[in-house]
Amino acid sequence: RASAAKALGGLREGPSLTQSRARQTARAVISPARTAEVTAFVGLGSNLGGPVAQVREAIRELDGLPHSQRISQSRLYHSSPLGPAGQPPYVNAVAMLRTTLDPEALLAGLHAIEQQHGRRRTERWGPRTLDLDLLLYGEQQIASPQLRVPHPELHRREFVLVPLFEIAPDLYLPGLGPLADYVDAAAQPALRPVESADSD
Ligand code: A4P
Ligand code: MG
Repeated sequence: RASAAKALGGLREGPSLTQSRARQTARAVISPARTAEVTAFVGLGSNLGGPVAQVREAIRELDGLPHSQRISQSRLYHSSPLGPAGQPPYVNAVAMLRTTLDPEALLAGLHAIEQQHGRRRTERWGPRTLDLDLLLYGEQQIASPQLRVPHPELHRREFVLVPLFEIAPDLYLPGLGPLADYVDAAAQPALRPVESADSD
């Protein structure tokens, strides 16, 4: 017994320096804003200030979100504006993330990226340099004053459904049903993929 205890020496005497450092690091990174890892989808849209560049840059900026990893993104699409008349056409895309941020923290991160793009909130559904919508957050259905998930318009908008279907064709929309049931193949020509040479 004594020799077994001796053999286990360091462990019996308490955590090694490496173990206690690991614990300190773990404590430092765990905050109330975190949760188990989920897959989230973010819709990107822009119709001002060089929309192609705005969306391409925002996709890269998603990599800067803490505790999150960008898994994939759709092509960019040109789309006709929905909402107030007379706005320029939009560019839209959808990105897939894995994240341990909770939904409110993720939304705050998305708002911070919008701010970096000079987003000014003026008219509802009006023109914008960058709009980031949290489309889906795992299987969750959220209805709080600040956040509604799935995004309430998701299943009615081809400019969201088509890029979402491109990267996640088997997706199930919580409370709604299979994504495939909402994608109208005939409507797809209304969205024109952005060519690599397109710059605005
Ligand atoms: N909010 C609630 N739920 C969410 C969510 N799931 N994701 C709250 C993001 N935000 C959510 O949003 C207003 C508030 O909604 C936020 O403060 C947040 O707490 P906003 O971005 O400030 O306002 P908005 O974007 O003008 O309004 P809304 O209703 O979000 O508009 P949408 O749905 O984003 O639509 N046409 C084309 N072709 N392509 C587009 O991308 N986009 C819009 C804007 C209109 N027409 C478009 C497009
Ligand atoms: Mg929005």
